[in-house]
Amino acid sequence: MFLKTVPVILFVGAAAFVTSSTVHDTHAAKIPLVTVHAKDFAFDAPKTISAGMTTFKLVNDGKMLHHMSIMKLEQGKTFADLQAAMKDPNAPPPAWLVSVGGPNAAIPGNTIEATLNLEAGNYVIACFIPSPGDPTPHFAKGMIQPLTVSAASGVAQAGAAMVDAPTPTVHLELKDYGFTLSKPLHAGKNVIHVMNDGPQDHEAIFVKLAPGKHIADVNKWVTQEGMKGPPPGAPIDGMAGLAKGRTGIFTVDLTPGTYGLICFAPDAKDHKEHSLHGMTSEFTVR
Ligand SMILES: [Cu+2]
Repeated sequence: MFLKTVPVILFVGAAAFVTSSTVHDTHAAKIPLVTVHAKDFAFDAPKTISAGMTTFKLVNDGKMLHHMSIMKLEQGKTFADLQAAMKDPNAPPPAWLVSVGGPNAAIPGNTIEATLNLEAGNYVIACFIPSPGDPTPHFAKGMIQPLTVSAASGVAQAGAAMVDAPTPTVHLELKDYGFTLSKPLHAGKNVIHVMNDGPQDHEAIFVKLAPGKHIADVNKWVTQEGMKGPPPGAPIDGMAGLAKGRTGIFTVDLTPGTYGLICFAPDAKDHKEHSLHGMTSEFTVR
């Protein structure tokens, strides 16, 4: 199941990015909004979009938890090459499959967004999340399909809106194995610029914890209990797998309470989820 390979530029660069966009973004640039619907078990997504800054909106119309992990097929590889490579479940993930983020993760009925700057190329979108009591990831049930990112501008999704480019207010660094926020999050909207400092691929799932629950309970529920029983927390957004050096932006609107960050990307050495290597974080918003 190598495709469970879900998911920095230096921190100095990040700080500069946040500062400059804060200073200059009094008139936010307009960028395309691409809407994708997730069902049990398929994506309804455009086949082709334009390169550049894009906000991806994932609407979960299903009854299961879903995300949209976007991966670039490098070295001229195609979706057919990926399908051929997937036939050997024990093969390591191909080096030409590069995780570039995506909305992560939407509970049934929820809508979440992630903003990414994608270069032209062949991509694939997939959901790696399993269902309660069934470890088969959703991509194996049909939630995987190609996406072409075209160098030509104006390849807009029918009916697509333009939206303001998000202006980050805080930076989140992912690394082996942990999360570092540049400053504490506050109640209300926090626009989070994420970077993976590597070396491994990482993801960020932002979880609102149920009363009295901890991120350790979420870790146990996912990695040991097959997501059965009442969830100890609900994901509210985040960033799907990012390869080292890749970045993205997502927004969380927080109310007072306890939250966690967690990464379930499989470890390159022992294949255990990164959360079992300590890649979790918990904090309180007042
Ligand atoms: Cu990780």
